[in-house]
Amino acid sequence: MRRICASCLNDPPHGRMKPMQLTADARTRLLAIGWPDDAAARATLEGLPDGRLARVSAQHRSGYIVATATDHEFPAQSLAAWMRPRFPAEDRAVVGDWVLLELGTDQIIALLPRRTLLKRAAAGEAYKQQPIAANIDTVLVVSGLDMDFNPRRLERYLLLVRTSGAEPVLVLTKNDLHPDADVDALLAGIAAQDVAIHRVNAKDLASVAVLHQYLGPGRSTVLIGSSGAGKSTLTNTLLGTQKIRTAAVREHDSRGRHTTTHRALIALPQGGCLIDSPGMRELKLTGEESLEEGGFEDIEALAMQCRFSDCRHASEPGCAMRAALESGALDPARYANYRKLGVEVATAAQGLAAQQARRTEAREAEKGYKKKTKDKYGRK
Ligand SMILES: Nc1nc2c(ncn2[C@@H]2O[C@H](COP(=O)(O)OP(=O)(O)O)[C@@H](O)[C@H]2O)c(=O)[nH]1
Ligand SMILES: [Mg+2]
Ligand SMILES: [Zn+2]
Repeated sequence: MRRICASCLNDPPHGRMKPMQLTADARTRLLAIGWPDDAAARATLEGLPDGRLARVSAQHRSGYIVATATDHEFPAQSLAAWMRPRFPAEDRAVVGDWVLLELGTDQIIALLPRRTLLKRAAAGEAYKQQPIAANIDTVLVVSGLDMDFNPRRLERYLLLVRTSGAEPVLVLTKNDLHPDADVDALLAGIAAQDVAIHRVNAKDLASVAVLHQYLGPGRSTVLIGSSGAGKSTLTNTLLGTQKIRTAAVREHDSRGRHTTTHRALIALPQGGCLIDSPGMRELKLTGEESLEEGGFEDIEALAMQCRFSDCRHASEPGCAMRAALESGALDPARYANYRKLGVEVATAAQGLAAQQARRTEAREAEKGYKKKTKDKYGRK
């Protein structure tokens, strides 16, 4: 059996292999589960050997559930390398990833390059990244126009979503209950960062039709937001008469035990899919976020206007930040959140750097060990 290294896909040395072919039929079925089928996607296929394209819809300890069509999901075997304990979690397939299966078997032989990757840091002391979902085009950030409304939490979401490469769209639910909620001023800072904002009644078909522009064949969308915001309601309304499959599915793993698997790929009647991952509630920053690109461009631009390039915006003369705060041009709560998130990113970045140093050290140690054994027993 021929195995391909996942990392060689960017420069594939697959000289004599028969290239990947998609039949018109397969293309239609894959579009329905979010295959983008654009020039970039087609170029990726040209570098692949022949095989079956599938999308990861769930993962569990012993392998993956993949889909090749809306109504065709089955277990697939992990690449052997992914099972190694030290293999970085972010390099294994996650929900939303496209993988290549060996023809005639259900063995994964390659992970396709990702367009976007939504990830977070794991809760707890040791720094660890957790990929959440791959190849997401749009993230609908859902928030109710009720007591729960919190622009600071939305800013945190935007920072993570923008870093992932996906487009964030703000969906304000419960507009039917709170039609007079005046949030424009509270959201002005966010709206100025090119984030589309829609007010909807998540229970109403006509009201949520405004979101159809982000859905459709070849597109993948994720809903994030706190509990009670209206994610399930919105999903059900978008699905129309079809029922959401949120119930956990019990199945046997390789040891014969029952494991709980969450099916995350939900095909939409208008084509494309929603990806529903339980990992999107608590979003701890990874340290790779950029405040400048993550929805705080306005504040970063202000900092550039301070007289001193290393201005701490405390008592330095010629501080544009303080001037904007004093004139009311900059919302102090938004500024405070910017500072807070900045500290969080910096702290997480230290954890990330330490992890990378540990990995380099482990690799070097391994190399040293291999060299020693080679010297002792001679070259093969
Ligand atoms: N009237 C109204 N109720 C809503 C709306 N969105 C959500 N709800 C209600 O809010 C509650 C929580 O919604 P749910 O979809 O379960 O939130 P989730 O935790 O984000 O999945 C449910 O009782 C919904 O019926 C809306 O736009 N209008
Ligand atoms: Mg829900
Ligand atoms: Zn300043």
